[in-house]
Amino acid sequence: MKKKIKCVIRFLISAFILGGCTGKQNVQESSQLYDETVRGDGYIVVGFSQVGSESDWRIGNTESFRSIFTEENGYYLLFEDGQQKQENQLKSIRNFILQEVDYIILDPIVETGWDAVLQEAKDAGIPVILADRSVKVEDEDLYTCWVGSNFHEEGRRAGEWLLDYLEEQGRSEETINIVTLQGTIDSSAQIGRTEGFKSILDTQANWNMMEYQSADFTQAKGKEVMSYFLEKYDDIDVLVSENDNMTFGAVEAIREAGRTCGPDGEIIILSFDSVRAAMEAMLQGEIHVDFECNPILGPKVEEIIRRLEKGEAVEKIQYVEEQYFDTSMDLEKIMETRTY
Ligand code: GYE
Repeated sequence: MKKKIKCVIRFLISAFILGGCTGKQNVQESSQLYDETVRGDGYIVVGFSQVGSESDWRIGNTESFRSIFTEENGYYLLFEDGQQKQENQLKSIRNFILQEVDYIILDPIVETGWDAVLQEAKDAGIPVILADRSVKVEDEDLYTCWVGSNFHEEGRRAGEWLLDYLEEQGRSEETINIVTLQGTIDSSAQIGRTEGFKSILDTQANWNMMEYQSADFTQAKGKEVMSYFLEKYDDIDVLVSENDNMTFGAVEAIREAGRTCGPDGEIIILSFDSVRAAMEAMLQGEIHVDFECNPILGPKVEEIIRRLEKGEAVEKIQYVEEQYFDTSMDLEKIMETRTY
C-alpha cells in the first residue's frame, strides 16, 4: 500500500515532465526527479542513458534492461532515451549526477566526447557501467567496466564468410563490386564492423569497395542510401549493411528498383544483428547471411551491479558470445530456440 502511494506521488511528479510509473516496474521516463524516499526503501537507483530507439536490436536491448531493473529485483530505474543525440545523453548523465543515483549505465552513441562528463560522475563517486557501445577516453578509470559485442570480430567474420562463399560459387577471381551501408559514424558498432570487414577486404585485390555511406542504423535511411547506390551503380555484387534495419530498407529499395537480392538474386547481402525479422527475411531468401549481435545485456549489467554492491571486483571488459546464420542452415529450427 505504501508503495502504491509512492507510485502515485511519483506519477504526479513525472506527469509534469513526461514519463510515468508503469505498474510494477519502478521506471521513470525522461525523468528530472525521482522520489527521494525510495532510497529509504532500500532500492538501488540506476540511471540508464540509452542511445535511442532506432532499430529492432535497440528495442530488444531496452527491454532487457527494463525487465531486470525492476522493483521486485530491488531497483529504481531512471530511463533516458537519447534519441540518437550525444547532447541528450550528456544532459541525462548530468541529471543523474544531480540526483545522486547509485549507478549510471551508459550506452554511448559515439566513442568520443565523454571525458568531461565521466570525470564529473567519477568526482561524484558514481560508478559508470558502459553497455553495448564503448568510449575512447584519456583515462580508462573514468568507467568501471564495459559489456558488449566484439564488433571488429563481427566485421572480420563477415569478410571471411564472403571469401568462402565466393570461392564456393567459383567467383574468387572475379571483380566483386561492394557497397557498404554504415551505422552511425563514430559509434563502436560502425567502427568495429567497418574496420573488421576492411581487414579482409584489404587482402583481396579483386574486391572493389565502391562506396561507404552512413544510414544511421535506421530503416528509412537504409532505403534512401541504397536507392542512391542503385541509381549510381548498376553493377553492385555485394551489399554490406551494418545492421538489420538498414538492410530492411535496402531490400525495399532493391525491389523498387526492379533488382533482386538473396541466394537466387543478383545482390549478395551481408547483415548484422540477427533480429527475428531478419531471420525471417533470410528464410524468404532476401538476405544471405547475418552476423549475430546479442542485445540481451540487461542481466549481465545487473549481475555486475550485484557484485559491486558486495564489494567484489568485476572484469573491465566483458564480451558476449555470438555466432552467425546463413541460408545454408536449418533456420526454422534455429529460430525456435531464439529469444530475440
Ligand atoms: O547493431 C544496431 C543498433 O550498437 C550494436 O545499434 C548496437 C547497434 C545495432 O542501432 O541495430
